[in-house]
Amino acid sequence: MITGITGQDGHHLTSYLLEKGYRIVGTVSDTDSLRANEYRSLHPEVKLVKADLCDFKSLIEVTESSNPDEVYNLGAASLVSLSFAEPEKTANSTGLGTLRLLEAIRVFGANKVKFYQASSSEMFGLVNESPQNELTSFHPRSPYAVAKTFAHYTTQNYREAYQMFACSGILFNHEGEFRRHEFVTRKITSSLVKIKLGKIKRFSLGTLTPKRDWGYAGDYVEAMWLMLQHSQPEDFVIATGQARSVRDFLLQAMKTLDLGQEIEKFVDFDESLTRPTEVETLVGDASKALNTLGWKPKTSFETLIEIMIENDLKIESKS
Ligand code: GDR
Repeated sequence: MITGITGQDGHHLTSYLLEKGYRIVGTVSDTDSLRANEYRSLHPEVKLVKADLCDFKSLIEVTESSNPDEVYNLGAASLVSLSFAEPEKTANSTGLGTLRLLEAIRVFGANKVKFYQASSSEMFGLVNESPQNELTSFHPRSPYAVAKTFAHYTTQNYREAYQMFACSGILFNHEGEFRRHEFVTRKITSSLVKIKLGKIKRFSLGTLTPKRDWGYAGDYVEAMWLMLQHSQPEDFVIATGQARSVRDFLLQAMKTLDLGQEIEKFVDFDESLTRPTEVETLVGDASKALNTLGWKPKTSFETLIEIMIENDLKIESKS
């Protein structure tokens, strides 16, 4: 069972698990939404069931009816910037939603179900060491990160209190062809592609200095699965180990599209796209995942950008 199945990671995880012969049930809050219909057209063999992380009854029902062996909790209000405008909604779905789901699983088969929680590098926030690993302390800097930290500790508590196989993957930023346009990487690749095709002239961004550890989402879903196949439930950092700034991403995307290296030609600064509290630099140390699970990222920063640009070129040339 996968919550948030119509999101970026849901798409990649679906393909990965279907290839392994899994039968998948996905939860969506609205079975008729555009995203649900888009998802269905790509994966018609997956059953979509209406359930909402903010509605405990629906989670009890879907857990009972689908009787899962593995649960991947990918559902969340995942836009960090939006969480400042909607802090209560974010805490409810991203934070309390995880608690509701764990409670539903506890009621229906705590000993049998393996649970994966999508934790986030945003929990490290104002970091006190670099790179960050599983022992680095948290200092969340947004309502989103606070909610993810609550969900992370709740997962740990259910593991310890009820001996559940519940673990968290602390995933650093991961991008790809299914990334939504609100996130900076997709915004950059799709806008630059539109510029290349002569559809627009310029676009706006917030601060270009923050550094992130950007990997490919297709690589990261394998780590989720590996965590649930491990002999015991443990938390793992999943990252590439390399930090690049938003500016670096922008320049590499411009290079890939042969658009030169003059950012000012295409990009305006928009103050409203900055955050009340920013996370300056995140970079992960995934050596535990390498040593314990044998996981390591396969896709380079340059290839990730090529994948995203190729996909946007295909979409934008058609429309
Ligand atoms: P992030 O991703 O907050 O790291 O969380 P995002 O792409 O939104 O921002 C990355 C950095 O880019 C800066 N930035 C902008 N961001 C957006 N969205 N739009 C802009 O126009 C813009 N200009 C500059 C931001 O300030 C920030 O520093 C992602 C999400 O996927 C989370 O759900 C996930 O948990 C973490 O990664 C790991």
